Amino acid sequence: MSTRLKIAIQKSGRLQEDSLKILKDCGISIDNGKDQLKAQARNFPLEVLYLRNSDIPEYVQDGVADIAIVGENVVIEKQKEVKVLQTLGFSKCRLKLAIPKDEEYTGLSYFNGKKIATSYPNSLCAFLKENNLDSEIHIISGSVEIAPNIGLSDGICDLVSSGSTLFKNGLKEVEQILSSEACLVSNKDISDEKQELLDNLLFRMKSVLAAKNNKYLLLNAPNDKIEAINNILPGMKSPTVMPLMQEGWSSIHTVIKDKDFWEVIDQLKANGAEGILTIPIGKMIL
Ligand code: PRT
Repeated sequence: MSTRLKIAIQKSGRLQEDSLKILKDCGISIDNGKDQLKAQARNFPLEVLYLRNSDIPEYVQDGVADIAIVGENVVIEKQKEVKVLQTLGFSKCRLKLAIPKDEEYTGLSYFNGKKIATSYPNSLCAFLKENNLDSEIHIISGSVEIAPNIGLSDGICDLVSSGSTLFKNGLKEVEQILSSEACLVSNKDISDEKQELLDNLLFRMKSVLAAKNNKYLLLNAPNDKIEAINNILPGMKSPTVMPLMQEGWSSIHTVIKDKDFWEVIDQLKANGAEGILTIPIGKMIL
């Protein structure tokens, strides 16, 4: 039987949809029967295992899956031997310490002698140790944010994304322990044949991510401003410059990081740029 790479993704929850989407953007079609625990890709030697996010690091360490898409926070918390290959830009969150909003926060020493409820005991323990804090960790597996309200703890250590759960429960963020996003991880010992498949998949993922983070930029500029505009544009290489029908004007094309666009737009306009357009990029091969 020919070699197949086994990838674990979350069975259901916050990571699942975006995990399947990135595989799809990589051109991989999966026959996705509802409630299946396993599926095959039609056009890539890939088998998909649907598992719980919190179990994934262990399964990858043990070689049940070769690779996986999982939250970085879980990789850190579970302390298993896996390699983080690539962050994927979705399911972003922060692991935070929070306390009742009416409490006066006096700095890290506030937590000395306090009880903190969490589902992330290892990450919290490492943070407390690093900061020489003597707090009591109270491990609970869900609904951590209600712990202070029912007298179970003084504060909590939990994941935050929008912050609305903390707000609704009368809590405020006071310290950040780590930030996290979905990432691709692999087993530390992959066979050469599987490594070849993984390199192919990783190449596709990087192209998809690069395309998402960049835009194709077009603008028109007077010829005497081309040099100045070129100096403003943080493009891939040097931009393409093509003459316009209108005498003394050119069209400039380049690729720009999405996050940089709003920072340079005023400078472009100040240098005479007109008809500025950005276009999404399908795939970007680096
Ligand atoms: O059951 P399984 O083991 O598969 O998964 P899980 O219990 O880890 O489930 P899930 O689907 O809730 O979370 C999967 C992953 O999504 C997490 O491990 C994180 O990497 C990531 N993620 C991103 C989050 C959040 N954002 C998030 N906001 N995981 C949980 N939350 C919870 C948080 O615990 C709190 O209860 O959402 C609430 C706070 O959200 P805000 O928006 O109100 O701040």
